[in-house]
Amino acid sequence: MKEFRLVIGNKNYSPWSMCPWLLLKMFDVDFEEIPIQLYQDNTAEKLGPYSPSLKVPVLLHKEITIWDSLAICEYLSEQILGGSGWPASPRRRASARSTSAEIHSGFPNLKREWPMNCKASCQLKPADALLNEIARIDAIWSCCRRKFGENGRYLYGRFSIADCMYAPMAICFDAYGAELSSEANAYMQTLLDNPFVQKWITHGRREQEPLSIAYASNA
Ligand SMILES: N[C@@H](CCC(=O)N[C@@H](CS)C(=O)NCC(=O)O)C(=O)O
Repeated sequence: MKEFRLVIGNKNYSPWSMCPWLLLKMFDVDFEEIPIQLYQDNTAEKLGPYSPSLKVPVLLHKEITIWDSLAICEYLSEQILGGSGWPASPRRRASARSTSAEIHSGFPNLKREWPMNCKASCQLKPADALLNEIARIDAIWSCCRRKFGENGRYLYGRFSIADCMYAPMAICFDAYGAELSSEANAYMQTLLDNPFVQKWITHGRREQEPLSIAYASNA
């Protein structure tokens, strides 16, 4: 059994599973994936032994269980990455923690109306509330890139947990045709070009479970 085991949902429509998965991949940590098919009659039964919240993702490390995407990323950064999951400077780290927490806890319209679906490719005209949320993400991306991005192509220059938290949004924006500023669009493209993001999308597209928007909109 591997030291790190990550319980994840369907790659096609589990955005939060993607965040720690991407961190583990980017930092070359060996881990076992435990995939659980979400939104089935027996999903809760299958998640029960692993997940106190009956949600994914869950990280199993020795006898420790960590659930919730951002908590897992924090744990990995602290325990095995020597803190390097976050930018090094206090100012950047504070901003990266804030922007990560913001996407994690907010944006209800985006999560409900544009659920992640690696197979989707269409133009969905956003209502005003969703437009405001897209504009806020555009502002975060553009501002961080301008202020902090000089040492690389990611939100804070080099890759960090903040990029893990926004990678699923890049998939959603691409799938549903979000109109972004050129700076935000370039950052979205950086995320979409990441080889592990590509891998996740490819696996998601191969999954055969029928997509139910009613289910996916709870993700
Ligand atoms: N805030 C949690 C959200 C976890 C979450 O909602 N996961 C979804 C999949 S992305 C899930 O497990 N849904 C199953 C369900 O709601 O039954 C996190 O970031 O880990």
